[in-house]
Amino acid sequence: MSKLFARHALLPDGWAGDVLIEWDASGAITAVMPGAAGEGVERVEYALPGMINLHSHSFQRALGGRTEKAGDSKDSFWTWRELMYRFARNITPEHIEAIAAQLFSECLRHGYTSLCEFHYVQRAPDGAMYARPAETAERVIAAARLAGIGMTMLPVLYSYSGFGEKALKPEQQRFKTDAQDVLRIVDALEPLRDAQVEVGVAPHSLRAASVAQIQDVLATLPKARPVHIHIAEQQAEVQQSLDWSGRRPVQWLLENMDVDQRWCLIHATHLDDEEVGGIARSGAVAGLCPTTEANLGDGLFPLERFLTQGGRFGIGSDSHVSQSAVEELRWLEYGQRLQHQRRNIAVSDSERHVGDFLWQGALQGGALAAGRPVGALAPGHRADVVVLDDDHPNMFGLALDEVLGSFVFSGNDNLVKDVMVGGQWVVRNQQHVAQQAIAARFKQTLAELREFR
Ligand code: NGQ
Ligand code: ZN
Repeated sequence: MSKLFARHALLPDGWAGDVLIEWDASGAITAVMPGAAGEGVERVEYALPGMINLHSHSFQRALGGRTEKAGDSKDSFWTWRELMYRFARNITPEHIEAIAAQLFSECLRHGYTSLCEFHYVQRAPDGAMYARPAETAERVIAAARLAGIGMTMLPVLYSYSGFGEKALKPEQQRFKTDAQDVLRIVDALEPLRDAQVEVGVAPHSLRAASVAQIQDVLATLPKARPVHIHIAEQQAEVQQSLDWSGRRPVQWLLENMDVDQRWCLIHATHLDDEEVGGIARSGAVAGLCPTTEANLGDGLFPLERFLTQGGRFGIGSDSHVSQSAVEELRWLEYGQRLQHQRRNIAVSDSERHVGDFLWQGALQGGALAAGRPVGALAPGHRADVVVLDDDHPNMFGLALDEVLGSFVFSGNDNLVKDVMVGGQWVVRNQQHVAQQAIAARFKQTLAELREFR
């Protein structure tokens, strides 16, 4: 089994018919042949490249839905963060692995075949380093292998609680790393790198890491590895940046670092016109997480202005209030429609179909952010394939150029039927191959975590 025949496959330049896809033992695509016969090969109707989830804090999957009760004061991103810190206090490496496996199986069932883990719970509850410095990162990677999702592990640099090297708060001690710690963790992960796993780094934010520290890490990290950072998510963050340096966060980053296409700027919500153009010109990917940004009350990314200037984007599920690629893309577009009171905004001169533009755009940006050969059904790329449920009523009677519009914008059923990662089926008929064992361990973990509340 190293071939698949698709009546319709989404290739980098659009839909093609009767496509034979072949891959090798390592799970890399060796040939993509439109107009093939494909006798004796498994046949599917609609095949898409699997989506990249470019931003995840997987442990937060166990917190979703539990922060939706109003507190005494006006709730905000910052009051949510207190709850999240409290949740992170008691979680063990075993919990981290069990939660991640559940999350990854869900992400796969909803069309993600790769995920970038922005990983910062790296110390023990008492603030000590684990005996294995990459203990918790290794757990997340183990969960990725168990579930079968491709992974970019991003150990986080996290030293300060605010601009100007403010000391960490007690509740942030589990996250504490300096440049040396991060490089030590990256080193410890080196033997785990392979076709399914890449390792980059993530300075948490300009609140939590200084430019000098980031430069120290990047001086040692190989040039091709991805670098992710949270930036300009909240108005208060922009104001704190201005108070400290007289510069806005993105402005400061662009002035002080060589930001290029290896960089992924997560959220980048609050931008002035120059920052929008600056990110677009740098080639960096804007890592947008619309459901979490909505849940946390962040604001709306200026997508239309960014796209007009050739900006690259991808999607992530961040806090995992949603595990659906469709929901992220839908809300990415809907946020813009609500704001501008117009329709069909995420398009280009050459791609007028919103669903097609969003899926293809998020594949391209996501692949850069992942630093892995993913996001395209093309030789040399991973055989990561999503098969849509062509039997579903929503898929009935569609012209080919309506398929992705229907997939992204119509209804609430999950139209992802089968999912292959690196040439292996991991979801069949909407069921993840290890779903029951993974879910049982997740429920056990939730029961244990409940005791700490
Ligand atoms: C995080 N999450 O690290 O989990 C952050 C909140 C912070 C998002 N930014 C903490 N969505 O930014 O300080
Ligand atoms: Zn985040």
